[in-house]
Amino acid sequence: MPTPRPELLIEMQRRMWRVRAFDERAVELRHAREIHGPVHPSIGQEAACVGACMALREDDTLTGNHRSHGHPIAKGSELGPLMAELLGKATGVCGGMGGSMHLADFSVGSLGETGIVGAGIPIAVGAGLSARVRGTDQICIAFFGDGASNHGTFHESLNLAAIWKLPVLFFCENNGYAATTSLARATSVEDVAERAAGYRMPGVVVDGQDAVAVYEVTAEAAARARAGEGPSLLEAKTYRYLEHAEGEGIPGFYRDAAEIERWRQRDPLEIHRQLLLDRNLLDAAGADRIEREARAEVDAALAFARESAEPEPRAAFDVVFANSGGSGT
Ligand SMILES: Cc1ncc(C[n+]2csc(CCOP(=O)(O)OP(=O)(O)O)c2C)c(N)n1
Ligand SMILES: [Mg+2]
Repeated sequence: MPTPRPELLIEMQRRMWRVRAFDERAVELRHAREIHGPVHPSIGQEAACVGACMALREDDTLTGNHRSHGHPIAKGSELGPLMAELLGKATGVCGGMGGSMHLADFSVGSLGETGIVGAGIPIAVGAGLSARVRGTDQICIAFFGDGASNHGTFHESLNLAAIWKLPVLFFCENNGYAATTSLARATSVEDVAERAAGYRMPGVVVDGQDAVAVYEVTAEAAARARAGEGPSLLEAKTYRYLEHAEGEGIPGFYRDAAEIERWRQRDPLEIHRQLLLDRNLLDAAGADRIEREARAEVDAALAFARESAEPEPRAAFDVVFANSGGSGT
């Protein structure tokens, strides 16, 4: 199994802290109504997105879902343009026209996220086909939730990628719930990865709180896809610590406090911090510094976003009509 090098292990912690600090701030901004539209935080799920994205090559691509600030951050996005996008500013990655649920950052291969559950999965199959047609050995990873694995797009995508042996990784961030509906109530299998058997591809369950474990299974599946051996379905068992969407008044009746506490005991940032200390890659002061630096980066990103201008209203026409020439006609 490909094991990450020491400097990569440290970088993992840095990126996990960026994801957490970014989302903590996004939640505050949503509660303060400085962000317009729902915010779905990945707090608790950082090891899944960071472990997976860091096992990819820079020119590999990804698609996301509604809970996807973490994916471009994990792939190396600059935080300023991402935060500006959340605030609807012209300097945002999509010119302020996408917002929290529709980020795309082509500079790191993030092809886009979407508020339509399951809709990013076939786009990844298209990206895999594109890589094949263009003769590159890039791969595309599709991030989606357990709930999305009950949508038709998931099944159609796995089938097509399997028969054409496309270089696609299907990565399920299984946090046990689709909004307020538990996996047990809505899903025919215990492990989403079981569904891989129906499409004759490997199905792998991994501890989604362990960034190194996620990195290893992703790197193995990526090597397989790159070698032309086809797609894999990876399932990271994880948990979101906050609400499905913060600041929307969703009642928390569907999860009990003991369950949340159990998962909080397996905080991915604590697990990885311990690993860095145990291997003498960092001391406690060094580990604390990573957190402080990530928070400072997020502060700087927010200052950039706040100082940025709103998009011109007429700019909307540029992305709605082909050949509009920006005139809106
Ligand atoms: C096609 C479609 N159906 C329903 C919804 C409403 N919806 C938004 S998020 C969500 C739950 C998704 O759960 P999951 O895929 O497990 O992702 P998670 O939110 O847990 O990360 C639902 C049902 C939607 N946005 N799109
Ligand atoms: Mg879910």
